[in-house]
Amino acid sequence: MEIGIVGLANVGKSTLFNALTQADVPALNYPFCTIEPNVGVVMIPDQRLLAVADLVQPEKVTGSVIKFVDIAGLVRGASKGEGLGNQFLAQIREVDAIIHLIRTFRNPNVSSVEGEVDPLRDLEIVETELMLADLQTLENRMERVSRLLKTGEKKYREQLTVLEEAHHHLNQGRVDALNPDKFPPDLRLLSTKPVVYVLNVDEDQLMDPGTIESFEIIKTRAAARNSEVILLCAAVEAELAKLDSDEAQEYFQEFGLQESGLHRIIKAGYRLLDLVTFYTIKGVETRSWLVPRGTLAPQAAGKVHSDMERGFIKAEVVAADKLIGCGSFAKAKEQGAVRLEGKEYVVQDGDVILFHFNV
Ligand SMILES: Nc1nc2c(ncn2[C@@H]2O[C@H](COP(=O)(O)OP(=O)(O)O)[C@@H](O)[C@H]2O)c(=O)[nH]1
Ligand SMILES: [Mg+2]
Repeated sequence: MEIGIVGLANVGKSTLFNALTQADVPALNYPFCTIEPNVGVVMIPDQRLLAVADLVQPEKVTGSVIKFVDIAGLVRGASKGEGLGNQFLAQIREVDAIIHLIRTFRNPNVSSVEGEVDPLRDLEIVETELMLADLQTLENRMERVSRLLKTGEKKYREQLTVLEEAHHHLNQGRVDALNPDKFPPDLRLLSTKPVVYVLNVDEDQLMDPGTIESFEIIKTRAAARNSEVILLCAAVEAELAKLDSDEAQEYFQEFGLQESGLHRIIKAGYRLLDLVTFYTIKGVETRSWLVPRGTLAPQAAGKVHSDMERGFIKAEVVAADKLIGCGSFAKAKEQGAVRLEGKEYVVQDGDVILFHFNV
């Protein structure tokens, strides 16, 4: 899962990026690493994985990771090449989902490039740039497909209709009217990427969200795109990242928070991308895997190893919670909690799976 942090300059992207990728996620030995200055990897905190590993006592426990990318350079006019222009647009194309970071914190020492702090204006600038870039993408594609009409193949006429329709909606700013299912798979528009709106609030706003300007309007916008709004204070997250988990807990309570921004962002990403987690426990490694909801057992096996997908025979499956209740895989089997599933089985969140396959 790869998430890009997008927003105007000085809204706190790098502060949030640093906080997210330096956060101390307890008890799982994963090296938090910054792969490149603007790319970092974070282990997804997962109590269920720890509990399963506690039973299995493997040599190695490996969790799933999220990659965060701090995408710089978005300014008004970016789609026309201002700032870093197309470079950042290309980076956005690569990620699975977007954190759209919007500044609501008021700090006179930090200038806002567009003047007064105005979350709704900033949101619209960014979304307009993404839409303008997409209009360009669509126009290029329409031109290409138009040339292919001569071949007389019916599919090009259909493709052109889909593209023209999308262009019409985007021209009116109607991202919600787009139908990405019909798009050519390699079209990869920016406006249709799953997005979470994250408001970078100040400490006072964190305690009293009612005072945040345009909060309700932004929530309505998010809902129209099946998305959601998360409030966090990047400065507070940066402080949290330096603390150990007990200290962090105290710090949370001061602000009336239940969990860190990192946790809330991960959960939102999970919902947004509609992912489920399954676990494998065979051999020396107990490991978690992320797949889209609706993934069939052979494709899940393929995630572990391509040979396992090709040679898939069947899967032994037990829900992690049941396994933990039984005490061991052997006991779970004795008690009839382990099911035998075939090629049509849809993997469920929390499944512990033992794949059987031909080599
Ligand atoms: N008061 C306050 N300042 C912040 C917060 N987040 C970031 N800043 C400050 O805003 C400035 C710009 O932040 P930065 O992360 O570099 O923004 P970027 O341009 O979006 O990457 C820095 O001086 C940060 O310390 C916040 O939540 N509250
Ligand atoms: Mg930055």
